[in-house]
Amino acid sequence: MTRLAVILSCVLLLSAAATSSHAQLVFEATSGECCLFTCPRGDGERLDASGCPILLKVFTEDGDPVSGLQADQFRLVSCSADLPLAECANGLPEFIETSPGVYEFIGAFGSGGYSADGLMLVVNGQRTQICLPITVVSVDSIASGSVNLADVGAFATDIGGTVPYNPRSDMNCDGVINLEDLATLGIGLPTHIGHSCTLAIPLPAN
Ligand SMILES: [Ca+2]
Repeated sequence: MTRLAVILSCVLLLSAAATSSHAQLVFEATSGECCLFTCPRGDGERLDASGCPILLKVFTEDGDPVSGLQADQFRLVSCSADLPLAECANGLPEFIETSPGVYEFIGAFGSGGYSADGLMLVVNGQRTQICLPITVVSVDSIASGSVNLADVGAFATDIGGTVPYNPRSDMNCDGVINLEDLATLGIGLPTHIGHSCTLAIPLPAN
């Protein structure tokens, strides 16, 4: 290798290291605790109305606020990759930047399935690693991205008492599946039946 090639290689390596280092963001995130009823169309319960708006602060490693982030730079995913939360491609809750680098998510979350282990924001593909105490349960209980009669069938199975407790049908997140959940589903179904979304491509594993 010539001396010039060696110098160029070193410059490229240093540049890559600097880019990688600067791409890392620092986060603070909080929310209230809630049981959020969602629909793939994104017309389920709102975070603010449910008492669990999410407050997110984004900083550089130097502590400078990162402002101007757009919706396509955020994702909201389950804290546990194993749970069947069906994240919709355009399902991010509405948010506002209340001051530089401070984002408040207040709208409804477009999703199917459930997440009993909380939700986590992802910024520019980087998981915040902060698990928010928001339990998700959807009228699309089988996480297909569409609300249809298959969801009714799943609920009928789960409330039948012959299968183990399944959080997908626990519409009020109280740990049991009973007539209260049937009432919630009964109110929600006529509104949401036929609603659907395009599912997001799952995030790569950590
Ligand atoms: Ca229940």
